[in-house]
Amino acid sequence: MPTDMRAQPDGKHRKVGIAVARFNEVVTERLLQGALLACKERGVADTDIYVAHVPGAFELPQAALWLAKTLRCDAVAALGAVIRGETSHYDYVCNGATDGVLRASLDTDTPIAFGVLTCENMAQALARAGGDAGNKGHDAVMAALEMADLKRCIQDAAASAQPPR
Ligand code: INI
Repeated sequence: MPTDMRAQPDGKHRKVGIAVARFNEVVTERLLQGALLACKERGVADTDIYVAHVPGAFELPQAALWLAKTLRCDAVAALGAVIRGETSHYDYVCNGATDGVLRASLDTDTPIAFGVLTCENMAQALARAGGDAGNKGHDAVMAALEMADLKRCIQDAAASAQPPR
């Protein structure tokens, strides 16, 4: 019979790191509130939540890596808002944040969820930060907690696996 592993975003006894960018703060503050709400809903203790503030989305991977590696958080959410302007700076910041968060996650073997909005304008960003399109900060914490639980499921499965014949 297959071993079906369906993880839950359970926050009990989990240490959660949240890295949040100040750039476009009107948006990122709402993402942070969504992320904190998700922690509360899933049972993360207040004393197990660490919020690291960084200047912009480009700095998120570094802070997320420190939260995962130095502070040993079980689950990390990286929150930011990149809004397209007149220059190609948008693309560089988006690519740096995307590649960096993925790399930090793989290098630290820790789930680091990508809660960075990449939008054409402020209205789109606000819609995804607690408006009509939900709150991506909330979603990011849920994804990171689910992945932390999946890691535990896989570790448990490995521990109870039959030794090779
Ligand atoms: N940072 C953001 O988080 N969002 C943006 O939209 C943005 N734009 O458009 O420039 C932005 N730039 C700053 C960048 O993230 C770094 O903080 C900066 O380049 C210093 O490294």
